[in-house]
Amino acid sequence: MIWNKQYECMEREELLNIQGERVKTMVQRVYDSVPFYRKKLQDAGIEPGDITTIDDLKKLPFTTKQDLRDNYPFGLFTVPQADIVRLHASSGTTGKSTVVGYTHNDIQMWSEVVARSLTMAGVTRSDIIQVAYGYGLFTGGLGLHYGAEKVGASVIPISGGNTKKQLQLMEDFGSTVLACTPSYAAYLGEALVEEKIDRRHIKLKAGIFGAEPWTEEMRSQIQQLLGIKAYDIYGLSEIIGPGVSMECHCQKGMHIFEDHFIPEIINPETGEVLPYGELGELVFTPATKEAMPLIRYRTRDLTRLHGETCECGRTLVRMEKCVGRSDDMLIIRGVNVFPSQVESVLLEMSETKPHYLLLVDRENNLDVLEIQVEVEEQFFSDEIKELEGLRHRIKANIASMLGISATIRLVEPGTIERSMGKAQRVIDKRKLK
Ligand code: DLL
Repeated sequence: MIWNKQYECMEREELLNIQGERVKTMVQRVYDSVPFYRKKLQDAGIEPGDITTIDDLKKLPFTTKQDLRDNYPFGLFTVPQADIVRLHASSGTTGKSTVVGYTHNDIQMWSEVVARSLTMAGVTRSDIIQVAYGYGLFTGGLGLHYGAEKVGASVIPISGGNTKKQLQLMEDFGSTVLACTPSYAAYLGEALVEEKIDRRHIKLKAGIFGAEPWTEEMRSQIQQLLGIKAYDIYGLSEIIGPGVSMECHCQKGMHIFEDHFIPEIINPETGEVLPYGELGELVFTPATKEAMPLIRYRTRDLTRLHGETCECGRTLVRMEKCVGRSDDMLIIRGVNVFPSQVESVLLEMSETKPHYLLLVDRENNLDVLEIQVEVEEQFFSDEIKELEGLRHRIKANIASMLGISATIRLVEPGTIERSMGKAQRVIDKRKLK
């Protein structure tokens, strides 16, 4: 089933024309109503009239998270405050949070893209969806909530945390769909076993997991733990929230809702636009947003785009799972390492659980990496000799896959702090010094 066949299966040519029209109108609008953008465009020597087709997009300057911070809180809004019906904010780890605003139409559009996303995962009005993303300033909870209501599914707005209650309602209400971060899904799967809940009483069939990077290995573990099909959903508050892109049942990348969010991949160093298939930084222009459209917003997320029509019939471009964010990339003794690469190596092994932590430090002017990973109960109770063997195998796999040497610390199940939202997988002590 497809929620909006007209846009999701549109001929390329027609879509490009629509994108061109939308960008043109939007650029004029921000030029007229946002002093920051007027100045930015003037500094770049661009008049709104210079933008006539989608090919002109690359002439426009980028917008960065710093621009949002500099215009905190409402400086990039294009409409009077009276037209804003919702505010969300993302809690930056450094400095001020970034604030985003929505008009009534923005909320409608957002609900539609989330409805399209849920439909991709087979969700219908007959489903019961447990929304265990956080409700609040974070966009996950309310974003999924409105989309699920638009589909007509029954929503359980439980929010994140309160794990026992999650399991109880899952069983008592017969939730068929779970929406939360992949790390929380792994935790819930584990808690299901710990609480000795009879799996026959659990009706879950699908999971809508996103808001943080996760690997195929993590997907397999979650699917097995919960007995479901796990789908990847992507988004960021600056663009709309969840529902910028989503996997269909073919699971060959996430379809981007390009009629609203125009994607580009750039070389993060030079800003040059890269062709489909190349790895680079994802940039979005949310052209139809009323309250806060942005011109070429740099997400910092690294991925590739693919343009071929999908077997599901959708013509929308697909993005691969994100490798990570360029600001999450660790440089360890000169080698670039993404936490997701470590996750792949760890979770490929059946003895390890999907809970791990990377600790980076500097000793005697040398970077050192310690990887803590939990081991499945039955292996942990095994002989020390065997645990040593496992430790060596992980160390060797990390060295051969990533080209770095790491200290591996096997820890007992339940030792690493569980996350109810986005997991913190890295502690970089070098930054604290
Ligand atoms: O995380 C919105 C969201 C909520 C997406 C629920 C999916 C589900 P922010 O808090 O603004 O918004 O964080 C956005 O999270 O730039 C990515 O780095 C990361 N991210 C989001 N989805 C994925 C995903 C929400 N599926 C930032 N895979 C983005 C990898 C993701 N990273």
